[in-house]
Amino acid sequence: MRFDVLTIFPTFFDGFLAHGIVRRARERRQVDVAVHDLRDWTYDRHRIVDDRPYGGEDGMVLKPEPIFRAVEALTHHQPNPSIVLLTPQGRRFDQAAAYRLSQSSQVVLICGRYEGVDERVAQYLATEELSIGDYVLSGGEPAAMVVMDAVIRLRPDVLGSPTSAQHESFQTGRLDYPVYTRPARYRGHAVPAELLTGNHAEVELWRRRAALRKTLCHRPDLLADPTRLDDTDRRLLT
Ligand code: 6GU
Repeated sequence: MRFDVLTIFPTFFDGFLAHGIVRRARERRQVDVAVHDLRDWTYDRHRIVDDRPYGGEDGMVLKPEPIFRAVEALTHHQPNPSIVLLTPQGRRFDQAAAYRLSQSSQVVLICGRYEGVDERVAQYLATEELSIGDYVLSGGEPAAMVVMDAVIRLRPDVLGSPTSAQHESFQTGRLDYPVYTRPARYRGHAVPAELLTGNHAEVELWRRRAALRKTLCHRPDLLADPTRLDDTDRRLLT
């Protein structure tokens, strides 16, 4: 699959591309990421990408023309590109959206900036508008990295083991169980005894209970649907 990122800060992505899973996936040609400077699609001497909002107010708005030109130039080879506009006004990005995008052969990520993006980009160019959460970032660049990371690790063969992505939180509908490593006692705090028994059934039961408790405490919304809890879950929670 291919990602094309449109940004006015292309170097923002250097570190992201240089490390970890993303670097390895690119080296193995499992994914292609191209970062583009939006100013390359301006025609004026000053390479201006923004302008004042109609109706007044402070702040500047990203102009439609460079964005339309860039997306059209970058997508004319692909039949069904996903064209994603990243703004705080978007629909919330989640694991289901990551799965959906991971099935796409091309994803264009348009990073919003300043006080906004001309709404015609959302209306007539983007196939969807996404936000990564309920807080405001100064630009869509960190969000583009979040989306790429979540999507790339779902692609076949990118993670070490083919099943690793399937056991994760948000796939299972609850948070992961807590993990520990050596030492068995650190600053007086012991690793739960169940994990040291070597009894696989006991370990599994402990993990299930611990995951449920953590989910109830940090993300009760994930357990709001009672059909997601079976009898064992209910017993473990009491
Ligand atoms: Cl995609 N962009 C910006 N600027 N802020 C955000 C966001 C995106 N998602 C959450 N906050």
